[in-house]
Amino acid sequence: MIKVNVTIIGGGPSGLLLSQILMNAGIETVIIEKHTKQHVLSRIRAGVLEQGTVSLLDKAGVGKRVYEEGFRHEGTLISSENKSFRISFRDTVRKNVTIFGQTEVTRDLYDAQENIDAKIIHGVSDVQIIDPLKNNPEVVFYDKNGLKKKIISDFVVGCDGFHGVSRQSIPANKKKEFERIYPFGWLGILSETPPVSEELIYANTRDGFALCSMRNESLSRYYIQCSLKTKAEDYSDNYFWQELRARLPEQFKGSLVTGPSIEKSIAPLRSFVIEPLKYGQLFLVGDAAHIVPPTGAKGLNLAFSDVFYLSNAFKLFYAGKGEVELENYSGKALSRIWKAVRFSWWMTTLMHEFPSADPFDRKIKLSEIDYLENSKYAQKVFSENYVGLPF
Ligand code: RFL
Ligand code: PHB
Repeated sequence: MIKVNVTIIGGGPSGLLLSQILMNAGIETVIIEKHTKQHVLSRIRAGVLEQGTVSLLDKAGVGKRVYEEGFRHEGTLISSENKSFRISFRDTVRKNVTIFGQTEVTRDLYDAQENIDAKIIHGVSDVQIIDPLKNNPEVVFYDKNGLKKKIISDFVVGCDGFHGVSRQSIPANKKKEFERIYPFGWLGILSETPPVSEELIYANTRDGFALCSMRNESLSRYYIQCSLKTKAEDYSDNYFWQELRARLPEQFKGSLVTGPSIEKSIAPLRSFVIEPLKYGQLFLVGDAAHIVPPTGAKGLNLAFSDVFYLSNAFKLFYAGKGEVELENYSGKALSRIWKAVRFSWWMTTLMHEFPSADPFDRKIKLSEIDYLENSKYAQKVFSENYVGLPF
């Protein structure tokens, strides 16, 4: 049997950062993770970090590489019908974002956790949270050798992503779920080629959305809107490059460097929120509690803002300041979450082609992008949301 202050289910970015911040404050944690570290590190996901995320990592002692190796972007390109314009984050809201892959953030978090001898148990299965309403709830699971284990703690935090067990441990009549499924996915590739543009390009054409992103000077990350009825294997690299080129702004088509994909996958697009984020001694954080479509680059950033609110509440609790902030966690986090859900939904709707769209919808879309190009107010609203609302 293990006894700690806080049990964290899930060793993805949210679980690792929460554990790091709590341990830095002298609060004991244990993380139980379903997969191996290699598996967690092999997931290619987010690439854009908000300024608030970067400073949170820095305060947790894991900001060095983000500062040294991340690319500061002061704007982004938006393209419609192969013509692009730039929105400057610096001119509109005096902020920037940092391009630094989720894989690298996770690697730094693992290193930091290992340096302070964090307890991280990999390869767990059949995780169960026994009665979260009880003080000192138990978490039982099987370890990688098939042995049954038990953890007793003051609190349990579900950082186990969208398919985890934590959310399922809240009875149906104690939670409300809100969901929107989009009728398309993203086909993404990683290729060892120089990025086509110094800044990200979000593009819309009649044939659908495309995104040009990057990990470094010689590693590009590209996405195109695709049908959900297909699999990544259905698409050849040639087809991908051809479709991507067709959706790019005119001036970038000639400079696109193509090459073999080193990763290719399809991600479905979904908006999802559960309310509330607390049930007894159980708290939900990150993708376990909410999903946004990746168009606004918000998922990881939102997960980290949850960690910010919850870690502050735990610090106050363990400093003897009571449970008020723990009670407030759900409300505070949800208020910021819904704003990011709204922005991600808006940007997804604006930049993708919906199978049900008619010529009226198309005209509205084009006119909205035109408005975004020509209104300094619209650009300010875009930037304020894209760089991340304050915590
Ligand atoms: P994760 O990363 O899913 O980690 C959850 C961890 O829990 C483990 N787990 C369990 N452990 C124990 N017991 C169980 N029963 C368990 N069930 C699951 C899992 O193995 C895993 O290790 O959730 P977390 O930590 O909340 O992090 C969330 C982020 O990963 C996610 O929001 C982002 O990747 C979303 N996202 C983006 N976010 C951004 O902020 N900026 C971006 O540019 C961005 N781009 C993206 C994205 C997500 C994408 N996909 C694949 C949906 C681009 C894409 C294509
Ligand atoms: C990425 O680099 O993977 C990325 C960038 C911006 C997004 C989504 C994903 O909006």
